[in-house]
Amino acid sequence: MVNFSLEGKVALVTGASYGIGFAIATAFAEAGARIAFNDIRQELVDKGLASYREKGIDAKGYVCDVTKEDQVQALVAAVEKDLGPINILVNNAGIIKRIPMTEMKAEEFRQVIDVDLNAPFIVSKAVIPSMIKNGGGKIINICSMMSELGRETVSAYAAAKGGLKMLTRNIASEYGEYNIQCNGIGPGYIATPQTAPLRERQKDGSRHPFDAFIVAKTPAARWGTTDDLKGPAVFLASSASDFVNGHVLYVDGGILAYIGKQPQ
Ligand code: NAP
Ligand code: GCO
Repeated sequence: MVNFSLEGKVALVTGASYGIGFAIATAFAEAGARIAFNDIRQELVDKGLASYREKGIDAKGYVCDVTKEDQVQALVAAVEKDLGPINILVNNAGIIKRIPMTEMKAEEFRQVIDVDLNAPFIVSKAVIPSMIKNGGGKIINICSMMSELGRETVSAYAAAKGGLKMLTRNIASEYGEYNIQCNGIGPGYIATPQTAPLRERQKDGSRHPFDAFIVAKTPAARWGTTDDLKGPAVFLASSASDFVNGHVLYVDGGILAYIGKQPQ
């Protein structure tokens, strides 16, 4: 029988007080995993812990800025002390800055690259040695439509997520022989705080133009929800995907397959 269980596994999901990371961690817990998550600020970690407790999940929360290598090494050591070796890592923490490229400061570009690309490198590098020692593991990088497509104002984010797709393939290439599978999930447009500005009602009560645009570009004719990501994440975290490596699984309602609805 195909095994989607995560019983006995320890999962670290970065930036998982809420949003996509929280949903993925919740799905992992429902599949039997022990959950560790981090956020930048204690009050967010506390908020996350309360949310997990509401779902009956005894998660462990840690304050850690994933761009800081010393904090990440301390995070991994603390998780391994509290829960045991990390079997599953989800590099979920991420930011976006929507600024026209010619108006974006170099420092703003660097900040996005730091969180969305450098941090997955730092956290994966901190976790891989113990995965090797323990006979293998699963790394899931949260990529994006912008791993494949560009659009106005998201140059830094697209560069980071495009790089994250290739980091995913390189970790798969370099560590596949140690039974480490590294894959990506490419969510489409998902209703979370990160995309809230793209969905907010206009002053006249009408829908945000981008909201209507995305629904027209999506064959499923809707925004995704964080629940849509749960099954794909459990699949990539479980032994059901042991021969899937270096793949980015797009969970996008079909956006990447579709030229878009003809304007009426
Ligand atoms: P979100 O609601 O903005 O949550 C992002 C999380 O990452 C927050 O908990 C945030 O904590 C945390 N974070 C940011 N910088 C961090 C750092 N330096 N160290 C530790 N934690 C940090 O975003 P989301 O929509 O859930 O997205 C999660 C991931 O999915 C991101 O990588 C995003 O790029 C990706 N994604 C999102 C969509 C979408 O449509 N929503 C689609 C494709 C991909 P704070 O609150 O403290 O900042
Ligand atoms: C944007 C959105 C997207 C989504 C996601 C799509 O401004 O275009 O924020 O980038 O967050 O990454 O997959």
